[in-house]
Amino acid sequence: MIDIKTELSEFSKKFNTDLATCFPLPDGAEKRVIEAMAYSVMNGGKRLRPYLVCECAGLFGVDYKTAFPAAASLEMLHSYSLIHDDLPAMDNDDLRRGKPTCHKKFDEATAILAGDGLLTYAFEYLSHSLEIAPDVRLTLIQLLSSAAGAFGGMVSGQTLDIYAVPTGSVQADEDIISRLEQMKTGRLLRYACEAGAVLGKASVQERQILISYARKIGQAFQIADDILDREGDQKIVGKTLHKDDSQNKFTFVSYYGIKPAREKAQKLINSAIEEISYFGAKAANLQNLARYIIERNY
Ligand code: GRG
Repeated sequence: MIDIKTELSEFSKKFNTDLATCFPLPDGAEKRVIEAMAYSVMNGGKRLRPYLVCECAGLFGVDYKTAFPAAASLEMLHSYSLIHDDLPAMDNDDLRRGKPTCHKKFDEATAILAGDGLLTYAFEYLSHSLEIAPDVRLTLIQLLSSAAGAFGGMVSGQTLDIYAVPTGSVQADEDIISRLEQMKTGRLLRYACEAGAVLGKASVQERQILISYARKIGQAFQIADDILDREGDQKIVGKTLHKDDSQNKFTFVSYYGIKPAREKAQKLINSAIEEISYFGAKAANLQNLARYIIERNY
């Protein structure tokens, strides 16, 4: 049995080679923004979201080549969100994936433009992907824009992340944390799995199972991320740590403490693994990925 780290690293090699071809450099001064986009996309992410797209699509027999445009456009959009999140006006970070953030490597204006460029290119690239039938492409574009946007999507989650403050009511605070996580981190992970279902023309029940699996691993992923912020090794994690405490961030970990957070993440992962077993042996990688999400050290 291939372990999930090897599996992910093999997937990443192939995916990175294909992704790099999406960024041809034009002549002229405008090539600076493409260089910044390529720098940020190609700088060593784990590629969890594209892997999820391809693995979920694979449950229904869809091959890598057909799933690639959905996977690549999602990674472009994810990279935009990281560039903008790192900007001084947001999280103000100098380090991402162990390397200088986009605005440190280039400058702030270029980083804003590179984020804008990746966000728009994600949709341009997906909309031109002839491997995918037009009706399926339109559904993917609708789902991706909704997952990324301001109406219950990632932009809303980021807004809560920056502006939400404790209310004093446990119930209301739990609700804020859960909505924040679902929108900021959860919606793109959910899209990754749902895109696989859409590409594979899954039944309503199959699609619901993948959405529920994604919701659970998404929440556990965010908890693991918050634990890493508190307990991780900065050299391995590759970004500045202890920011949640220094910026009084509203997270499950800061609210309840490490132990209950770890227990909650474990429960979510157990449940996700159980749920995805509906697909039998074909779901083994997705089960291993769920385990990896809370065991990872970066
Ligand atoms: C700027 C609209 C806007 C949104 C930013 C993604 C995000 C929202 C903020 C990043 C901060 C953060 C810690 C988010 C939660 C978890 C997360 C998305 C981590 C990064 O994803 P990984 O670990 O990153 O998959 P790699 O580098 O492996 O791709």
